[in-house]
Amino acid sequence: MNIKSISKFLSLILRHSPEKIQLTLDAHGWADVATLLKQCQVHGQRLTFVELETVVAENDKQRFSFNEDKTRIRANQGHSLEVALDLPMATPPEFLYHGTVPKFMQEIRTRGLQKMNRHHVHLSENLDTATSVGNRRGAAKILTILSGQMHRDGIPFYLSVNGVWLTDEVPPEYIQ
Ligand code: HQG
Repeated sequence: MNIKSISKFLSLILRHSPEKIQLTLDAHGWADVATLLKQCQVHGQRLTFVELETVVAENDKQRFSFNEDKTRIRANQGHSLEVALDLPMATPPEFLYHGTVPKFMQEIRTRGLQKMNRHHVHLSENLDTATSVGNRRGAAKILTILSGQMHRDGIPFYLSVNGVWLTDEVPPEYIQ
């Protein structure tokens, strides 16, 4: 398997469907590395510890982390499963960006940005990242989020270890 396909497979297992390989995550989203490797093998996805280390180190978005002694692994964000990531609250920059596509705009104008299937709404610090997030679904439409004002109004923000800004929702009045 190459790095990208391992990363896609791990995203599926560690964010959404660990049961696909009969794996369980703890309440904080951690999987036991030895069990993960074994269950991958059982289910025909041969994966070595060295490959896992390479993916954690070189993944383009730093999607995964090990614990200190590399006996456990979890996804840094993006879950649909209910896990407690215990992310620190953080003060966002004055503006953040969200890349979406035109067909969602009418609903976003009415309901604001909602977390949909994930735990949080995902926001980016730079336009390039927001553009590539939006381009996954078509021609990106970039929204500027008044994150500084949201924060001053008491809405909490969290920063994932891979630099994604997360919040529960963005009401329409904070979308420019
Ligand atoms: C849209 C990937 C209608 C929202 C990316 C988005 C990112 C609404 C979609 C990360 C809406 C949800 C997250 C509303 C939001 N009505 N549509 N009220 N509110 N939407 O995938 O932000 O590769 O859950 O605009 O790169 O696209 O997985 O969120 O289009 O970092 O690591 O509903 O996922 O990272 O889609 O992407 P998603 P996202 P990974």
